[in-house]
Amino acid sequence: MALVEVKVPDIGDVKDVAVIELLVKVGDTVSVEQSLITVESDKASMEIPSSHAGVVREIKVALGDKVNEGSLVLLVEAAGSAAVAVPAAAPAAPAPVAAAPVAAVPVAAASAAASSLVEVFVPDIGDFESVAVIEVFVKVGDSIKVEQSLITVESDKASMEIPSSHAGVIKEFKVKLGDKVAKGSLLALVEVQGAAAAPVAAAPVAAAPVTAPAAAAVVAAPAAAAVVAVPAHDPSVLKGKLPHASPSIRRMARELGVPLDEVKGTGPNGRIQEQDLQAFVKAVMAGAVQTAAQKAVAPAAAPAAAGGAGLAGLLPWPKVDFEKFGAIERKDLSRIKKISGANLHRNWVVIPHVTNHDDADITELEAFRVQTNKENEKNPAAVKVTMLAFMIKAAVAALKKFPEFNASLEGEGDAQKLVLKKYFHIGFAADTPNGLVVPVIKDADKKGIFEISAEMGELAKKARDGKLGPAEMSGGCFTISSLGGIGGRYFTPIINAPEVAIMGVCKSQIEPKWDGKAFQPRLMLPLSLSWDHRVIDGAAAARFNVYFASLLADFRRIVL
Ligand code: CAO
Repeated sequence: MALVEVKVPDIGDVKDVAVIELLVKVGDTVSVEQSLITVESDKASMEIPSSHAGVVREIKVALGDKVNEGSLVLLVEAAGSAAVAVPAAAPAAPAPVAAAPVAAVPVAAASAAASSLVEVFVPDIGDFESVAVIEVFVKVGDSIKVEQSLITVESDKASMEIPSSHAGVIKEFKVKLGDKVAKGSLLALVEVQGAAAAPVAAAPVAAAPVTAPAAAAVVAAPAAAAVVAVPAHDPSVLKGKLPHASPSIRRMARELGVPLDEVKGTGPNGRIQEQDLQAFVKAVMAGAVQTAAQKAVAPAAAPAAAGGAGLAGLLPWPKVDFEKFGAIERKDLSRIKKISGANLHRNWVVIPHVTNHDDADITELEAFRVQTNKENEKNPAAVKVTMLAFMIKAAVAALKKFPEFNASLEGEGDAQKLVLKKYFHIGFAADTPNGLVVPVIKDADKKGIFEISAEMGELAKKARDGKLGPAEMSGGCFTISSLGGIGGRYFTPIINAPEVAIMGVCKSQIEPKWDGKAFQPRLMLPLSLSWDHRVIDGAAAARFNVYFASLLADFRRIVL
């Protein structure tokens, strides 16, 4: 074990940026590229990743500190060789803060007095090739100033505002929410007066390192305000002011459908922090406040009463004096239960779920699994092969055959898109003393049954010990929830948004199956596939189940 210094990597020309969030604490186990802190300059915020895996022993920065490339962030106790070889620490994608000139091309020749149209482009934003437009601040007809922010773009790790190179009136706006832009993308045609039409230099932007995602995407995310018949916040509504928040907070707000511009920030300069998001969501859930979208839908709804009344016209939650009926005890919900409960609630209410039930004949597969484990019994280093590992491989094969199951919905209304994933990260629900969590086996398509079994064992242990990091619970494409070790026949698993399907599995049992001549005892595994009817049709779901079951019935099919 050795202590290793983790420093701020090359963050481009950005100098003296303030630390606005500490994402880890002493004692945490961090992995390479895990985000440690968020820093923020005038125009961009970025997450600083770790160069080493290990246990955080000392944090050398505090909120509000100013840091630069090379500033010591923390000391990590790295195990063995990890301490020696410093991995290429999350390479920064630097972009000059004050150097990148904004390209601006007059469309018509400028004269001293006449107005003319100029094109406003995305300036040099560093190494980013294609970043998504997540906010649009202006619209056709707006008068804008030089350096006024036009849009916000966001990558995995950084969000940045793109300023205008010209003052004038917007005549055409060429991008919309969700579009991907890069250096040189045309943003707007601006009518400028006289000399103002000449190309203007140096409207700076800042960019940031792009590495692994930071926020826990699934059950570790905070509560959502999910209310029947209330549409999610409409981000296409143009807003005048950019809410002050870091990329992870913005991402979290987007995932939860929280209108960030309605959240009051309590951080320095009104910055929105995680607790502000949570407080907002709690207030909405309790009926204490309504989002603008809710007000628009139900202006006549009765004002909220204490105890959660008034949400979209639902009856108030029953208030019962339980003591009247007998002895009781009140217990706090665990943090995980509060968080996952709110997520499950949102997913259940927002996603039109349908569940198909089927059975897989796993007689031969179970015999093979038992035989494999028996053969390895004497090898202390051998990993116990689990049925769930086979199911994870079968899920990968089924996702490959039915790509719309490996997808997520993005955006809203006409701008809504289906994001089809080319990677295969499979989550599995793990029951822990504190509640349900969903660790994710990354790139399950590239791993064998032994490797998956071993990784599942490690992740399940970490889950039970409360040591799972956010990165280990994010990025999932599809989830398997297995109650097979416990019992039951079928159930209705709730989809783990933004995924679009989840496979629930119960306890296998020997059942009599007719083979055409006689009943044979077969080991049957009950399957319950819940799917998002906005994305998947019943026929596709039935086919998915049939194919999934056929793979478990004869695992050789997986290599066909
Ligand atoms: N049918 C019959 N037996 C099964 C089975 C199935 N479908 N799945 C597992 N088993 C058996 C295992 O073979 C094991 O038996 P042996 O010890 O004799 O080999 C035993 O049940 C215990 O298995 P397990 O549950 O410890 O291991 P697993 O790999 O099946 O699952 C994990 C691991 C982490 C998924 C599990 O421990 C867990 O937490 N399950 C609960 C998930 C949950 O709460 N889901 C509901 C979420 S609500 O949507």
